[in-house]
This record gives sequence, structure tokens and C-alpha cells, in this order.
Amino acid sequence: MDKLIITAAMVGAEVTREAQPNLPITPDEIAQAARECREAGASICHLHVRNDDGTPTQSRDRFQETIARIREATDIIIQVSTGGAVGMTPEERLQPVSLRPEMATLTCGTVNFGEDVFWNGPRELKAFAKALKVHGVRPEFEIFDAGMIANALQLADMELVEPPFHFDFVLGVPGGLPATPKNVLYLTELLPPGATWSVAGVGRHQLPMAALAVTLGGHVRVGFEDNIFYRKGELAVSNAQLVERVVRIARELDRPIATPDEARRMLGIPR
Ligand code: KMH
Ligand code: ZN
Repeated sequence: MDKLIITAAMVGAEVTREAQPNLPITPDEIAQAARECREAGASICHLHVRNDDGTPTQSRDRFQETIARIREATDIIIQVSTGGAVGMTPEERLQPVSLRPEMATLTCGTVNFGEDVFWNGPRELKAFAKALKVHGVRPEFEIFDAGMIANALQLADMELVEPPFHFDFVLGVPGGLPATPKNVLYLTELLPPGATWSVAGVGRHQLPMAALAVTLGGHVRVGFEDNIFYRKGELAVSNAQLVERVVRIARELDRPIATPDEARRMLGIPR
């Protein structure tokens, strides 16, 4: 089995300080959280940024500043979000890609998202894939529902994305594919040979999905973007606390943890 890649999704676009008082918001807070997650065992940070008032933004300047702070603090792989927040335009969402980060997300289809719709139509998929290609940014395919894998493979057929392919199954979003072991197994069967995958279980599904992925040879995403609790009724004290628990589970199951450089090699990211 490959070494375990842990992604820390520390910020997101939806969680508020009111709901999770330890949510990092400023570039310095996000950089400190990234360093702590790296020290705990994460090799990728999935990055959203916020304005000072906590509202989500895809501002190129804010990403630039935050990425600079993270780079001063740690060698973790930086994966910018191109999802942003529901309702943002494609142009708005794509801003951080021109900073040429090592990775960016590429959501592979439209999905209901609570009471909203997270829009990723065929035109957007191609435009996002092209933008990543032009700037030399490695994609992570975000898979909220099963049909999205076929959409990702179409981008591959069009040579808009190149292997090795890495998929992240975001399961348990209200409106998306539920977070069940059967669904994870089904999704893995749809992947092309040589692809890697991780699971981001939303809310109370984060921990069981992480344990399942460690067991099956997949990779894991945890963090406040997807889940703010350590256990039922108990808020997590930090993103790193959630990473630390995955590391303990992996150790018990004899699954070594990938460093950022090891993850770069596995994901085809030049160093
Ligand atoms: N905030 C969600 C609407 C991504 O980062 O690529 C989309 C999202 C996906 O978080
Ligand atoms: Zn995200």
C-alpha cells in the first residue's frame, strides 16, 4: 500500500467563527494552522482564504499573501480551491490559479449543495481544466457524485488533464452522494488504473470515512471545512487535532504517513 497522504482542509468557505471559534481566518492564522497540520502529519493543505471579516473570497491578492505566509512556515503542498463559495463566478473562482500553486481542485460536475446549487457545467469544467494546464497546476478532481468521475475521464480524453490522476471523494454533502462504505467501494471501481483517491467525509462521516480509506489504501482529507467536531457535541480544538487522530489510526493499522515530498512524487508534482 502507498504511504498515506493526509490533506488538511482547514478553512473552507462556509464554516464561521461563531460555529467553530478556532477557525483560522487571517493569512497568519492559516499559515500557523498549516504548520501545525504539517507537523501532525498532513502533506497537503487544501486552501480557501477569507476576508478579515471572515467572509469567503477568491481574491488573488489574499491567496498570494496567504501562500507566502504558508511557504515561510512549512513545506506542505498547497492546493488552492477553485470551488470558492457557492454563487461565485468562474472567473472569480479561478483567480488563485495564476499564482501557479502546486495543486488546485477541479470539481467535476454540478451538485445540489444544501439549499444551494454548486454549479460546474460542461463549459466550466473545460475552462477550469485548461486554466490549470496553462499554469502548470496539478488538478485534484473533486467528486461529489458518481457521474463526476466520468466527467473527469472526459477531460482526460480531451487531453486537458494528464496522469497521474488524483480524485477526492467528497461524501455526505446534503445533495451529493452519501458517505457510505458501499459508495466508496463503487467509486474506486470507476477509477482508471494508477489513479489515487482520498475521501473527505462531511460532518460525522469524517472519522469513519477516514478510517475506511486508511484500511482500503486510499488517502484522507480532514479539517474544519468538512467537520468542526472532534466527537459528537465536542468541538475540535484545532485542525491539527483532527490530523493527529488520523495519524494514530494509520499507525495502529501499520500504514506509514507520506511526507510532502513523498506525496509530490506520488501525485506527479515536480519539486
Ligand atoms: N465551498 C464549496 C462550494 C473546492 O474547494 O474545490 C466548494 C468547495 C470545493 O469547497
Ligand atoms: Zn474546498
